[in-house]
Amino acid sequence: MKDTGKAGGLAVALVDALTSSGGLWFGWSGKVSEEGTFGPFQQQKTKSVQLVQIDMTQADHDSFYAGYANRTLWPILHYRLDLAVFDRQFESGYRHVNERFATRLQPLLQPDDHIWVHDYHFMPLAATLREMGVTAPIGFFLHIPFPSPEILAALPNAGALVRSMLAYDVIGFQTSRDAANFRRFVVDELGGSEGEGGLVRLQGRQVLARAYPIGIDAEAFSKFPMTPEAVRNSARIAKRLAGRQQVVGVDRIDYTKGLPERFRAFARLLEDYPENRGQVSLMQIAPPSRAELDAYIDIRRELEGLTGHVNSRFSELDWTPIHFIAKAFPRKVLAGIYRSSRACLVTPLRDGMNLVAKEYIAAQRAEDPGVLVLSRFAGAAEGMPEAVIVNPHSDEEVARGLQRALTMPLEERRDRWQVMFDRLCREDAHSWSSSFVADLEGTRREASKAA
Ligand code: ADQ
Repeated sequence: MKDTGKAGGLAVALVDALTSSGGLWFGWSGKVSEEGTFGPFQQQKTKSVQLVQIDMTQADHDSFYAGYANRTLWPILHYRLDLAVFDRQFESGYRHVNERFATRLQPLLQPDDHIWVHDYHFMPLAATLREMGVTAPIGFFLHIPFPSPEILAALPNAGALVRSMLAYDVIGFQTSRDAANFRRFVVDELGGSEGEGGLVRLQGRQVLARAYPIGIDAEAFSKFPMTPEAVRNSARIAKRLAGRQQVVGVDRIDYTKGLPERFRAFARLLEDYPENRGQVSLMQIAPPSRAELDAYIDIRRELEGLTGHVNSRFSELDWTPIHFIAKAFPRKVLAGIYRSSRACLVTPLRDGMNLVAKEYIAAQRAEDPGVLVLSRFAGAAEGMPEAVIVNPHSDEEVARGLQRALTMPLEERRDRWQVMFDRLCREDAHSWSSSFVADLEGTRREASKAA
């Protein structure tokens, strides 16, 4: 995959997984056309991967993508009932697009394929494929959180949606909390039962629902800061900092990422620990996403307002506290920015995993690593307890955590970093995809034993 700057860790991880096994990638082209899902396939063939894409109509895009996926499921699954929109048209558009994708995919399948479906856009896809007679193992991975049943139950027809997911053989989650929430929903809301090792059963179906925390290619990422692009850009940053320290944040603009809360926490740091004034700045890199949704426009405006407010209050002739850059950077440049930063603030209010937390650690220098300040509500916190863990809703707690990061002795920084880096190398993108695929293949073996 070309490093366009937009390609996140996820796309890279999936392309790597598919390239090593060979296979077919089927998905939305990202384009809207009059024929939509009825139009021709757009195909590309690389060495081992066949890429097949289809368009959507404007109506599908509005109800399925901008509607049910982004305005209903995204907020609910991130525990934001207050932002969720319940609209019957969105729901029927979602079902329709899932059916259309299944209909176009089915003829492309080979008998010994196993199928891996990704993310909240396609929760009911397997149920439709099964109705069409597909018997191959089908797995699903949810990249975002799965909320507690008390939250999910507020979604109209949540029961039917979760029931449809039981057509998968393996369902993967980012954390054990998400997997447990799913199993609890099946037991408490649908009347199923739990077995050993993450199995859930309902009316003759048995599904493996467990955590497969997503990793990054930590070893490759750890080399990025030494590339010429990274070095060039790091030198620009060093010149601007002139010996002062920088804290970095890198997120898509999204209400789940806790950005206004983070800016307030940074202002709180300058308030409560004034020795940082003139010495420490925050660089927030945040490319806009889903800019057609009001909630996203509002948040960008709020961030611009907060930046102006904090900067006008604390700036000095040669120092500005918040540097807010609303654009994407190539991954290598990003790695250089991570390495130039003494601490990284990853403070989402909810996040499936958060790959920035992992990339920041991978990009550090072993002899003098920076410190990760990490929200307890990021999935990454489950596997990175050596970070400074904070509650992102409390500006005082985040400021305290950041102050601790900025004053942490070298030996402690090294110790914490080493444990996290070693774990990232062991539990990387490759081990994530291969453990999921191994479990999926295991279900085929189980099925043929039973037959
Ligand atoms: P995202 O919500 O997109 O992904 P995240 O895990 O942080 O969140 O991944 C973002 C990726 O985009 C990172 O690889 C990062 O480097 C890149 N990125 C962000 N800002 C960038 C910028 N300005 N320039 C260049 N690159 C930038 C969803 C879930 C997450 C889950 C992932 C993977 O919401 O919780 O971790 O999928 O499963």
